[in-house]
Amino acid sequence: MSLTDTPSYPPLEERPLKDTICLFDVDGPLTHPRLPASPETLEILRALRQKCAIGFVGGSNFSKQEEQIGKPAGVPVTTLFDFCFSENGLTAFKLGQALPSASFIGWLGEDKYKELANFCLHYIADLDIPVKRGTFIEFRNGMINISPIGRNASTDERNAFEQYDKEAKVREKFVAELRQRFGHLGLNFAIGGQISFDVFPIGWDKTYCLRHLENEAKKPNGIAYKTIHFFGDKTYPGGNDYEIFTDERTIGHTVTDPEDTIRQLKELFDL
Ligand code: M1P
Repeated sequence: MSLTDTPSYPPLEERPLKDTICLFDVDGPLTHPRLPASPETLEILRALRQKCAIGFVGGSNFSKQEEQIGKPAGVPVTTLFDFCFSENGLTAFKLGQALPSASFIGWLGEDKYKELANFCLHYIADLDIPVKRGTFIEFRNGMINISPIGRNASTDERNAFEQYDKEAKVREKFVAELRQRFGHLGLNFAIGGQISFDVFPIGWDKTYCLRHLENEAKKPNGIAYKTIHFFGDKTYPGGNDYEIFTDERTIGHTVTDPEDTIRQLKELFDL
């Protein structure tokens, strides 16, 4: 089968493991950071989807997942997964249909947001780091993403910043300061990728997506997912996969990269 052929899948209720779902973080488990998914990854997802439900749960916004997974497959990303959870599930789709979403600005309010954004922009302006690019705050539906180097950094620049940050701990210090000043607002600060960190209300971490699955069970003839596997790379305390990885509703798997995910899926599901 070529990458652009559209395979067919049994309806969710007819899959052999119908009350099982596998959820994948995107950067790390399915793709190398910010890069496209490989044909091998797309192939294993297709094979797995014949057996059980599959979904992704990424911190990034939907357009990034479209670019990293949908584009290399040559089809919309919503056709490749049963459930798509962008921004931790604040933007969500089931079989291509949008599920209810929630808004960060609606939750926080303009005034508090302005205070937070102003503080961050001043803080970044005063940072003496080797390279600065553009888009220091990315405003998303369910969160904001803050990057000291800026989201316009190239792949080489982001790799260099990641290395630099391991020693300089720019993000760790920034987050510690934000926790002190803005922690009372009920905000969580999560370092998930290479150059940035996410800011969202406490509880709007990746466990947020589980409420969509719980809602499925309440629908007429809906499926109650009893076995929820989660595959993530930042599963340690402070990592943005930690909460869902340790949640009692999931079975957590730590993976190092897409090749490791493929290896573990083959073993677990006999693919
Ligand atoms: O999915 C992990 C993170 O990926 C990106 O992080 P960075 O650009 O720092 O590598 C961001 O989209 C971030 O929101 C997300 O949590």
